[in-house]
Amino acid sequence: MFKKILIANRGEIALRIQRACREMDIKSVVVYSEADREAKYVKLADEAVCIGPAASTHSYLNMPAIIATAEVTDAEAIHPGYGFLSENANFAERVERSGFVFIGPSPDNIRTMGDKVAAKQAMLKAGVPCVPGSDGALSDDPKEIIKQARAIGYPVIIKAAGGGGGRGMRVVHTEAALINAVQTTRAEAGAAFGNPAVYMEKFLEQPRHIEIQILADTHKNAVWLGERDCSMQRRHQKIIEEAPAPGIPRRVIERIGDRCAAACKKMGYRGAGTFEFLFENGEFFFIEMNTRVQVEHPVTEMVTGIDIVQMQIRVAAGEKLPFTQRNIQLRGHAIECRINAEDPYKFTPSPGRITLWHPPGGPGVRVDSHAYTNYYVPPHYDSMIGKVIVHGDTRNQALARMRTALSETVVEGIHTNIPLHRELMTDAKFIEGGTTIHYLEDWLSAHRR
Ligand code: MV4
Repeated sequence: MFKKILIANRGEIALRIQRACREMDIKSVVVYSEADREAKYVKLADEAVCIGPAASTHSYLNMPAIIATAEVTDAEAIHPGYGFLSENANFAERVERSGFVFIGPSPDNIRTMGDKVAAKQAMLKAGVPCVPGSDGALSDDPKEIIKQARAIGYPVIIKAAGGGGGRGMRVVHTEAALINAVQTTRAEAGAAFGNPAVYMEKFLEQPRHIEIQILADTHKNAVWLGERDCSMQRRHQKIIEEAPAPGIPRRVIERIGDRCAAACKKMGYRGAGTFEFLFENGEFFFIEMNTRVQVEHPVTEMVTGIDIVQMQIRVAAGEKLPFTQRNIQLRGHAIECRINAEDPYKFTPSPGRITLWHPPGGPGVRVDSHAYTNYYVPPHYDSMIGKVIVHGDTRNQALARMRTALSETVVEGIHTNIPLHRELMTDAKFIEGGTTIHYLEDWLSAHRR
């Protein structure tokens, strides 16, 4: 096992990775920006190195500074967390070429999944069901594009191969609008991602966003750890996630989970990964794969009892997964609420000093946060300051625990989205379960104040 790991991230996930290291008796080095100097996890780290100013382009995205820090501190491996460099194949490559272990999949696998056309083709080959669409990237021939759209049937969606996470997409309802939409998306994609390739899919109108967590080692073992329902989102920012997904039969999940694990084996995938699906009318359709640990990984940890971050580290060190698919049991129900420093209804960021931080507790309650009383939320990064995660025997118990947890939580000095979470936890449709990706935005327009 590694003796020392460098954590190339900040905030709650830096603390989460540090906790895994401490439990495994691994020393941690954190890199931090000038804006994160006073963060508690920086003080708690075995070593901490300031690598640049607040702007992430000069700090958390500064590859030479991060790799140089690994060199001078004698770290053996680098954990990229989520966001920042976590899905940057060039970074993974540079880490490996510099003689360090990248805690994640191979640069090749990251690169394939970063190209959404290549990712879909890999999944189709591996037997993972995808959204019906164009066979690969669209050609330049308008006649050909029109033919493809007719075959798929309107509405269709044009997506950038280099996009993902909701960037670079356009819905097309009529043939009259098609060619213009393709041209515009192409131009935007070229400018934004340096790759003008676009592809076409049937546009699913009322899907849920369901994802499958997988873990794979370098000894040809791959398992799936159940699903998460991440449909409660606004502008591609998830705010509530839960496991399992309400109302989906276990046999349907098992079939798709087995396909995901098989695809990982076929790719020679290593580490943690997430297969993102749209779920509509009882069917799963693959859209993207994420090659990093995700914000919402705790709900899976709560229902499986498996420490996903520890597993990432263990398989990166070459260890075998300590369980097989048969050993994995899903128990109870978990819900996560992301706590953001923002206005709960206008969503404007609300950085500043937290004058009182009182997290919830009690049975089945977990809080992943780097915040504390007197912590200053810097304005330079994502507004998420922590996550409240609850576990219960049933979804109803988890809901009750989340209501209780949120009623105890006190954050003063900044605005947070806790009031929104409190309302959603008593919303009849959410309590019923199975709301689509559009639910929150529709709810917000109906509840405008
Ligand atoms: C779609 C779709 C409907 N049909 N693809 C948005 C994020 C990116 N990962 C894929 N996205 C979508 N792809 C087809 N064929 C609707 C979305 C979508 C969405 C997906 C997941 C979670 C939230 C979403 C919000 C708006 C649109």
